[in-house]
Amino acid sequence: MVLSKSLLLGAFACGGCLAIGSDDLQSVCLQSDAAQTQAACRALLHALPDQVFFPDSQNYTAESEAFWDQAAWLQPGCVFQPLSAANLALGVSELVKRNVTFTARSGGHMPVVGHGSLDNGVLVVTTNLLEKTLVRSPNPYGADYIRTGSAFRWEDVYTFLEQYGLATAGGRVSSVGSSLILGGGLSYFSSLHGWAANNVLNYEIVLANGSLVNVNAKSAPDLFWALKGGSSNFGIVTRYDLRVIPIGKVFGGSVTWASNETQRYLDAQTAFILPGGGSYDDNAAIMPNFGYTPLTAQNNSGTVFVYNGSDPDPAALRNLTSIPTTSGAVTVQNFSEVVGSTSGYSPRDRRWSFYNIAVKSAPPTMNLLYRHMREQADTILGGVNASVGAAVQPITVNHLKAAQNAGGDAIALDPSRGPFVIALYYANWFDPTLDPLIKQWELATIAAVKKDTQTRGLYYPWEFLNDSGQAQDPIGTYGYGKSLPRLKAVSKKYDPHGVFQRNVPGFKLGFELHSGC
Ligand SMILES: Cc1cc2nc3c(=O)[nH]c(=O)nc-3n(C[C@H](O)[C@H](O)[C@H](O)COP(=O)(O)OP(=O)(O)OC[C@H]3O[C@@H](n4cnc5c(N)ncnc54)[C@H](O)[C@@H]3O)c2cc1C
Ligand SMILES: *[C@@H]1O[C@H](CO)[C@@H](O)[C@H](O)[C@H]1NC(C)=O
Ligand SMILES: *[C@@H]1O[C@H](CO)[C@@H](O)[C@H](O)[C@H]1NC(C)=O
Ligand SMILES: *[C@@H]1O[C@H](CO)[C@@H](O)[C@H](O)[C@H]1NC(C)=O
Ligand SMILES: *[C@@H]1O[C@H](CO)[C@@H](O)[C@H](O)[C@H]1NC(C)=O
Ligand SMILES: *[C@@H]1O[C@H](CO)[C@@H](O)[C@H](O)[C@H]1NC(C)=O
Ligand SMILES: *[C@@H]1O[C@H](CO)[C@@H](O)[C@H](O)[C@H]1NC(C)=O
Ligand SMILES: *[C@@H]1O[C@H](CO)[C@@H](O)[C@H](O)[C@H]1NC(C)=O
Ligand SMILES: *[C@@H]1O[C@H](CO)[C@@H](O)[C@H](O)[C@H]1NC(C)=O
Ligand SMILES: *[C@@H]1O[C@H](CO)[C@@H](O)[C@H](O)[C@H]1NC(C)=O
Ligand SMILES: CC(=O)N[C@H]1CO[C@H](CO)[C@@H](O)[C@@H]1O
Repeated sequence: MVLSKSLLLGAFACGGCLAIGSDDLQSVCLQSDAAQTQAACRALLHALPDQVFFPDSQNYTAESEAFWDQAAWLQPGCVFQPLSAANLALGVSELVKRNVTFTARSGGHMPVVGHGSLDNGVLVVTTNLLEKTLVRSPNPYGADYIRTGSAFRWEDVYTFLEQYGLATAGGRVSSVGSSLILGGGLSYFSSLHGWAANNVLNYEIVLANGSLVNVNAKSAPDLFWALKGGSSNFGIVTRYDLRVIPIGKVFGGSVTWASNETQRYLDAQTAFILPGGGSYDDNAAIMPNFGYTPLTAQNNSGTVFVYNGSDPDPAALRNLTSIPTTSGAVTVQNFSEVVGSTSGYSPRDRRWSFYNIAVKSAPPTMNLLYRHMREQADTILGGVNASVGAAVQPITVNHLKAAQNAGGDAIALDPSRGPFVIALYYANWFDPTLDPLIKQWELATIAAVKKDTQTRGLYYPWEFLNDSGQAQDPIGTYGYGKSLPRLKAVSKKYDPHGVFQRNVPGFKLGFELHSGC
């Protein structure tokens, strides 16, 4: 069953949408009615005074520009900043009753324009949902956990938990927000604990009918499964209850390497992802990247390291830690300090783009990922003031086993297919007129890697939602295609009128819906 896809496409003309590769999904433009939105905003203001902001106010400007990617600064009709989860629920029922378009924003790091932000519709921000409570066992979930309102940034959670000697398997960059969990979420602890989503014990969420409910393995196992990867398709999460994990000191930090060492880095990561390499040690994690500046033909590379424990020279990381650095340091320190060292990873003064492709871990993997980035940049971006690169993120077999052991998720990857890497190709630039050229580079690079890896039998048929670009189809690749029908059935049950399919942008079930077009 194709959930009202043809209806949707009939309803929205996709005027300015770019044609994307043939096997990518339909990209649809979300049209909002400005007058209808204004009426809803006024009704909302009447019901919840001081929680609704219009374009002439400081709070409106601050909230509509609280996005990492400047291209995502759009013009919502108003900003709804509820003071509590109950108020958020009340507001959503008003928006649904009036059939307006809306979207939610938490950490604002979503780099697909018009998913976490929108023109003319209502921007719902979780800014005031700040609860943080540690709940010890015994409790109904049988484990210690943190209740945390969806406004959080990962650094806040780690700093809070550190006083108890605890952490959680969450984001790797300090300023990223809670919605990472809804796309799965890659953590420094994923080899032992799976996706961040595998550590959620309960979601407090506002559903399409405006009810505020707790979703867990007992209350609604189908929706609980769907939320583990299902993104913005089922409701607005107001609180996450996350399993916590003991942590002491870690060996870690962020470093950059000299450009004449880039090949040594590529070789060290090749060894790291192959059998017997450092990725087979569950305590070891890296968040590496290589980059390239087409204007000057200069390359660069660097990584963040985390090794759980106070070993000052873990063998699993030695091929990488022995590369001479040009900045940064790796030392035994608190986990929150390592995460704090990533603050430079997310400057908010430019435009950003993410696309990703997965490739099996094999001897040619790292070099081909680097080569295609560079070849396409030299061809398409010669003389252009932009930076491009890739974060090549190892996914281990033990990570996928941990995900299964924790009860599974909609992402549903099979450990027996072996380890792979997610190549997150990114670009950043300043000049908005370069947007189409950058997109051309992204799509050409992904296409070149896909063709090459398919020929070599190394293509891994899955896309990571959290690193996906517009018109990629992450949800369609879940369970290698098997999860989508089940997700559609869950949507039909909990959102029978398709509010989160029609009125809320994002990676939807069978298509992509964005504002700002
Ligand atoms: C610098 C950087 C580092 C990153 N590092 C990692 C990493 O280590 N691991 C990883 O897995 N990913 C990582 N990501 C990707 C990251 O997971 C996504 O960008 C994610 O969307 C960020 O969540 P957010 O709350 O900051 O985003 P937002 O932009 O607030 O939200 C993202 C999406 O979720 C929706 N949404 C927002 N709030 C809610 C809510 N309360 N309920 C339901 N839907 C909601 C939005 O509408 C939007 O579609 C990184 C991204 C960046 C830019
Ligand atoms: C505006 O936003 C700030 C910061 O989120 C908040 O403290 C303040 O209460 C908001 N103003 C109103 C009138 O709600
Ligand atoms: C509700 O809004 C959606 C999205 O704008 C639109 O497709 C749909 O036709 C509207 N439904 C009604 C009953 O007006
Ligand atoms: C490290 O964490 C401990 C608690 O585990 C805390 O007491 C200490 O202040 C932290 N140190 C730094 C530098 O953050
Ligand atoms: C770190 O290692 C300790 C000791 O082996 C273990 O108890 C703890 O669960 C690990 N923490 C994480 C976050 O994996
Ligand atoms: C890179 O350059 C530095 C300084 O010039 C030098 O010490 C180092 O050996 C070089 N590395 C390689 C791999 O050539
Ligand atoms: C990176 O650039 C240096 C020059 O600064 C060059 O010597 C080296 O070959 C380049 N490395 C790769 C992998 O392209
Ligand atoms: C280090 O590199 C060597 C040489 O490539 C490789 O044999 C070894 O497995 C690597 N070690 C780790 C822990 O990755
Ligand atoms: C690239 O653009 C940035 C921002 O406008 C500017 O600071 C920088 O000087 C530019 N670089 C070149 C080489 O023009
Ligand atoms: C809203 O939907 C949920 C899930 O389908 C259901 O349990 C609840 O009773 C509904 N609430 C109302 C007020 O209709
Ligand atoms: C960049 C990107 O695609 N981020 C995704 C990460 O997870 C959130 C929550 O599910 C998604 O909505 C984002 O699309």
